[in-house]
Amino acid sequence: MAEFAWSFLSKRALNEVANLGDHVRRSSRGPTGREPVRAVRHHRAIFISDVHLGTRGCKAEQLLDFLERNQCQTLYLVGDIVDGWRLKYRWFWPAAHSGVVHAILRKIDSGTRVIYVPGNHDECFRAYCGREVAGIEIVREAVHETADGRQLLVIHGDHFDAVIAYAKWLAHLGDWAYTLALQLNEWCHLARRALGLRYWSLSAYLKQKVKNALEYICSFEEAVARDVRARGFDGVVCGHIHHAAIRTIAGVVYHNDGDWVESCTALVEDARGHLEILRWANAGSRTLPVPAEHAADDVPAAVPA
Ligand SMILES: [Mn+2]
Repeated sequence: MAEFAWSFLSKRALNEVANLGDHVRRSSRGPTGREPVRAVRHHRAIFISDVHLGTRGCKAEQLLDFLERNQCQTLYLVGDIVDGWRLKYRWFWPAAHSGVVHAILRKIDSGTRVIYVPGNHDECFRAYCGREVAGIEIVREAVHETADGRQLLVIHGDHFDAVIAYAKWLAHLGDWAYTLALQLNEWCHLARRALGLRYWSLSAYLKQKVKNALEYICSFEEAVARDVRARGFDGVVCGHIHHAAIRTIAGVVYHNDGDWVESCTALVEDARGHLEILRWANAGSRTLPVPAEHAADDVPAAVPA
């Protein structure tokens, strides 16, 4: 399955990438044909996730613009970058989606270290964890050390879905049940895949079921923070629920880098180790991004994936 998915994705995607340089150069040129003056920001690290390349919802043009105007030493791709599940049923791959892949590869050529933590929608790449593909380091999870020496665990976050499903019971049953729930989520998913069943997202189901979406988001944030604290980290960077946030929960700092389906958000670290969320709102115009400090109180309409 993994080999099939990889060859399927890589052959078609890389073929299109090969013809892409011209497209990207053309699209970044001003009406006079000269390169426009572009303000480029430099960061120590950039974290992005939930791009969902291969779906109509993906805001690839905005992401391309963001990648061209933001440089970094290390770029973390925090899962659900490509939507392998959707592509398996219907091929959808416009030039801008190849443009994103190309922009990432160009960053590698110019010296950026790129670390890819696959999520549930691009889990076909999990078979390659521990390997380097086209200069991209693929890992199950990563540890990022900030400029001020804090250890942040970098994960996608999908394996916390089961914890949220049974949050009320688990609170009574204790740590062993919590660990079991994490494991069950993994087994359930593997079994469905082995049986050839269509992909089913527990998180999407939960969000539909839970009347108050905010309750779902809080449960996810707390479940992640609790696990990260138990493992001795200072904080976490994750994605998955399409809701960017920076907040301190139970003594650890929870960072969620948001998504590129609806909110167009990224998490960036400066040279002193300060992290902030960038909301790449007005990509078509030349306005600067609005820093979105801490969590937005609005609940996103997008279903977490
Ligand atoms: Mn996900």
